[in-house]
Amino acid sequence: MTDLPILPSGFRFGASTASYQIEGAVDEDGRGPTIWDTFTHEPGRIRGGDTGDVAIDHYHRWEGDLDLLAELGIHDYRFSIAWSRILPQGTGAVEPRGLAFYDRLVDGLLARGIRPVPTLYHWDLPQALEDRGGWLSRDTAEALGDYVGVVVDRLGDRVRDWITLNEMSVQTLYGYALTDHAPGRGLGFGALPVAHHQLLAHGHAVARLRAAGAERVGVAQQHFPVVPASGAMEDLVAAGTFAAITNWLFADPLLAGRYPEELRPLIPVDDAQLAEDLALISAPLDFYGVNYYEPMLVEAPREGADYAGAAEVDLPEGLPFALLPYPSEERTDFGWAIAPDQLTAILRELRERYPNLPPVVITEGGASFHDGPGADGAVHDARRIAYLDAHLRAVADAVAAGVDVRGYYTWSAFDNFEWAAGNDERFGLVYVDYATQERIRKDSFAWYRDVIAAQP
Ligand code: IFM
Repeated sequence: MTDLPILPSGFRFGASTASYQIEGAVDEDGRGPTIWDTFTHEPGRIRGGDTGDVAIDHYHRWEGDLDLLAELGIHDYRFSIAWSRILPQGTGAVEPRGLAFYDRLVDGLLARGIRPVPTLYHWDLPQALEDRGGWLSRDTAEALGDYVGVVVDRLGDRVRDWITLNEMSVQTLYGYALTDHAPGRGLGFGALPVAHHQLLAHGHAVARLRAAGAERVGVAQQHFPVVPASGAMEDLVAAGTFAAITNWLFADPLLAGRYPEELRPLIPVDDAQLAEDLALISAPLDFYGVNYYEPMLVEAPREGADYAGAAEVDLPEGLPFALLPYPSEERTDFGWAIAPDQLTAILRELRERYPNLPPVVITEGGASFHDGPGADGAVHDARRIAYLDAHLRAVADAVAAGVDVRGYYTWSAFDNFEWAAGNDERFGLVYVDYATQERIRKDSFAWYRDVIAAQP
């Protein structure tokens, strides 16, 4: 066998997906509309006009998809549950056909020897709740708690591992502060209540899961390591502010029971309420999920500089920080910097910042490369293999440096609908032909299977 990355014994290998990105069947079995259904149907929002209406049709093809996962040999499968399949209006009447779908999925995974790790909320907010204020309303946090209660009542006898919310930072910033993701509000700093309400929703979810006897409860957070463009004081300050907004605004309340001081004034509750909320938000977790893709290079905005197109997110003018392209030798086909050393760096930073950091699971890691079937019909995605190899070794480096990392879930099991970028960005180990829904195992599929099989 060639030289494959080896992780400590008991390390869990997995793969991740999310409901709106794979399921399709948006009008079936009583599913209610979500903010992503609305957003994708607004002209100009999504590259190429793609939607998740059909996606990879997993709702109908789930059995074959689970067979592929079994062949891959993963220990854990992280998928997400669509709130509006369970409660089409976000609150109120429960849709039994929605619950039955996830029931079958969980049983199908267990029958194949794969541990189900559902995420309870991966961005697909029921539109009915958005119409009542969405994440700007505190009621949405409580509604999420009630929805989680319904799900855990039904699946809690078989599901042991739960993830509350996925990447609160991305939905807050891209969906409410900017306009790149649903619901596309563009509120700038006015989006800060969204952060608090999502954190509160997480707190309610943890309480419900604990009350139902859940064994392992965690959260999945995107972490961008933030690198200052120079050692000059103004760049250090700019990088610190950017890191506070993207990383610490979420991780500090979860892991240290406080907000970064400079952002506290933007959180819409008085001190007494805040203390109560933070106690709920910072309830101990069994694992902390880190989604890692790339670092961000940040500087203090220079007079007259034009930052448009410099990084993949264009920020509005007037902010106290600017994004630059991170200087990596290689980039993914999505244009993202490839920097595995920064995965080690952010893991070490988390351990240093939070004395109570629970064991970490890398709940997402992967890359979009556009490789498709060649003349031989196969998909030779050598760059994805190199990417995953380097990032698994970066995790091993973090473990050697004393960070307790227990698992790595690749994003993604299958090519899928990549939000604002539509269907062109392909993150899967399995290629999906969107016209025919044919699945083709990429070379990285066999490689990942071999890596899992080679572990002690
Ligand atoms: O596709 C997304 C996923 O839904 C959340 N994390 C990042 C992935 C790649 O952009």
